[in-house]
Amino acid sequence: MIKLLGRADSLNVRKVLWAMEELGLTCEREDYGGPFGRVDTPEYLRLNPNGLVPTLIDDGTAIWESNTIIRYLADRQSAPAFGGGTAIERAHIGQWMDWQLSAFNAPIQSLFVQLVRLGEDKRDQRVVDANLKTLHNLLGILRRALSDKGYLAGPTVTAADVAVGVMLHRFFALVREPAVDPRIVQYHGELAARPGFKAHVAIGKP
Ligand SMILES: N[C@@H](CCC(=O)N[C@@H](CS)C(=O)NCC(=O)O)C(=O)O
Repeated sequence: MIKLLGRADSLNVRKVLWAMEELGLTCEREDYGGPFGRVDTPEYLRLNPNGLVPTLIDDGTAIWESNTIIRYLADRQSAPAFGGGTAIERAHIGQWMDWQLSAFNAPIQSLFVQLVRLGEDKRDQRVVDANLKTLHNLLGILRRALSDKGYLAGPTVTAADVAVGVMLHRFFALVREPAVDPRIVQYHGELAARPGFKAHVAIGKP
């Protein structure tokens, strides 16, 4: 049985749980991180030296970084439709997963800190506005990458959509009625209709 260490409300844990559902996999999950702590113990740091969640344990081996975990699971299941069948397909999926981590993540997480973690008195509206401007540009890139039908790397949902989709969930939960292209709203709606998204991502928290 695959073990996943990480609290269910962590966005990166939600991402892995959604990917598992897409791959028809189940796991035994244990609460680590946030209010549960347990990530700064020598035992946990031996599994994941970053002291962050998630960590996946399969066959006695630990793997960390949510996108790497997802790529591993797609390989493990030999799931070309989800993880890419050819080197080119894997690169097209991987580039969006890297884009999520290197470009899309930071402004959304900063917005989350400003709008959810900090009280209204501590909020810096200039930071909020700067993040919204950056996100407007990034969502323009996403819009241009999506054709009129289908998903980021083709006609079916892949690991690219899972990585980007969890961040879109947070964006739409934070910014009510954002001025975004209707195709982005439609894309998000299609991802949000998937059982794995409903079960693990849309859990009532941004
Ligand atoms: N790039 C890492 C980021 C991991 C990360 O930042 N995890 C957060 C939760 S989403 C965390 O562990 N925070 C501390 C905690 O929950 O105790 C990944 O994708 O796995």
